[in-house]
Amino acid sequence: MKFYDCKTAPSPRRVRIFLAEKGIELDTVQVDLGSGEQFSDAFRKINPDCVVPVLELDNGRCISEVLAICSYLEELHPEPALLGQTAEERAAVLMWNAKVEQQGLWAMADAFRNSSKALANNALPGPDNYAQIPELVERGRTRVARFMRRLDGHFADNEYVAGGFFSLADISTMVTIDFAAWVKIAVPDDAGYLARWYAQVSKRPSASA
Ligand SMILES: N[C@@H](CCC(=O)N[C@@H](CS)C(=O)NCC(=O)O)C(=O)O
Repeated sequence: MKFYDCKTAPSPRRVRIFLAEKGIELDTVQVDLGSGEQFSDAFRKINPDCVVPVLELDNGRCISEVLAICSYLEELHPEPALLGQTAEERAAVLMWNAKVEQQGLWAMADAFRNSSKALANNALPGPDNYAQIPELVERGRTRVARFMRRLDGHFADNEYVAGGFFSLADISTMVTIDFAAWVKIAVPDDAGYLARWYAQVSKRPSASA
């Protein structure tokens, strides 16, 4: 298997942390998103959607999308379970992972991609050009701040995102919080439950992946 990664991008980092938690090492190819390598003819053959991460299987089939890649890896390497162990746990992980993507990560991406000069004509990832919409910057920032507030309330009663166990939903949330810090949206000072959870997950060795 071969893993197409970009060291500086949040989506492939979710897979890197997942791999580190499971102790899986893969041949890794860095795709330089900064120079536009994702749009090259060679990479379009790997993923016509021009985004990372991608997992290339030994038979040549290419799997993109974080959740699809992680599900595949979980089937091959069930321990430690990162997508839940029972039907109820799996449902909780998938539910929270979707909420984190929709309310956190994509709101964050709106704020970042509609303000970055380097992405002026590339406000959405993918092969097609989209102009930036400046109004989405503030809306994205507001949504991320509100999402952090909701998470703070959630962690008053839950040790981890999906309940009492560490999962992909924690990985997705931690990557969102780190991405937010990078664009200067900090965890609010009085969000003590969120800060407790963040300190706990970010000291896991996988967090440096
Ligand atoms: N829904 C995709 C999102 C992948 C994605 O947006 N990847 C970004 C990096 S975080 C990318 O490759 N962007 C290329 C670009 O900006 O042109 C997933 O879950 O894998």
